[in-house]
Amino acid sequence: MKVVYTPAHLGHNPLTEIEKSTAHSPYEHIGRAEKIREVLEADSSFQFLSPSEWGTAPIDAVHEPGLNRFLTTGWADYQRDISEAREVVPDVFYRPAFRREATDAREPQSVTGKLGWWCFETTTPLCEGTYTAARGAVDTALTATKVLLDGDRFAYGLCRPPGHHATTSMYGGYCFFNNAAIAAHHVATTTSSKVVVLDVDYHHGNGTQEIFYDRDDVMYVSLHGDPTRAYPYFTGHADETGSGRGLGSNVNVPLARKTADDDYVAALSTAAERIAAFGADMLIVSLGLDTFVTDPICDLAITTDGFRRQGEVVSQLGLPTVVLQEGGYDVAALGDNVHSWLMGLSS
Ligand code: SP5
Ligand code: ZN
Repeated sequence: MKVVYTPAHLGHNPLTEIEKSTAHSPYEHIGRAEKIREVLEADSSFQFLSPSEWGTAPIDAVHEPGLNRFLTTGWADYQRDISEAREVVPDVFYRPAFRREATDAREPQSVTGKLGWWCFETTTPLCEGTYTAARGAVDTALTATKVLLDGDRFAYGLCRPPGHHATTSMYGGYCFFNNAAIAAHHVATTTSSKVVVLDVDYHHGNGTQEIFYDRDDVMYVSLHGDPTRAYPYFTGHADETGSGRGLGSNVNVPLARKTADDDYVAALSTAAERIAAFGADMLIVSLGLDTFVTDPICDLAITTDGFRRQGEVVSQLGLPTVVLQEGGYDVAALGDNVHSWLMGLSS
């Protein structure tokens, strides 16, 4: 199986994450991707390749173009206009309830205002190399997807930073651009085919859901911690089923605390029936390993062998499948867990 990786991710290296009313070292750090790279490199059945450069057009086709524009210069603008902060987070957030006016709200001119306009929470700082890293993750996703369009059945994109929390017009949740959504949109529009994004990250992929909510060419299927207790709290309920033409092509499966392998595999098998019925030409997996039993920020109970079983269930769909890295924060086990999932897929 081909693996797409770029060291560009090393530029996104924040020292702090503001979460639970404290500043602590980030859960989402460079060691995650490096651990995965080390474990996959040690297995000669994986061939590494570097991403090619895709430019900004595939990003602007999914995200409001102002998001890319802001992220391109946001960190440097802050250095110039506000302070020489190593990493930059908002201190005010735009919320629609600010306004009752009939005219559209507009992007503020000040950097502080822009931060609160484009970002939705405090755990996703901008560093000097964040933009280059985020572009590298998009290129990684698109290059891995191209491996499938060129005829391979499987590919893995070692995306970092992850993507599934980024919506059309907001970044957050450790995500800047929605790598999986950009890849799905690219395939659906350039090959006029049907694509499913299957999201097995612990957290609901609010961004991917939002981007495809009213579309019938891309189905979104997610298994995740129930938003009644789990981040991102505002999305991920089972009654969010899509709108307009997209009605029925959004599938949320909220899971109880401590859900373990057997129950997870049963839920995934049921979700797989929905995917099979959709009639997709390609499957994109948003792979999070933060459902792991000892993940430091989540509460499910999946084992390393459980990840292999997940890959097996997905493999049985018989679809060309590109797997894109999302979350997973037990770094000691992260490489083995990715490896196990990909072994289940390709065995
Ligand atoms: C890509 C991805 O996995 N993003 C996840 C972002 C989650 N950030 C906030 C997590 C809040 C966790 N609450 C911790 C509870 C610990 N018992
Ligand atoms: Zn996650």
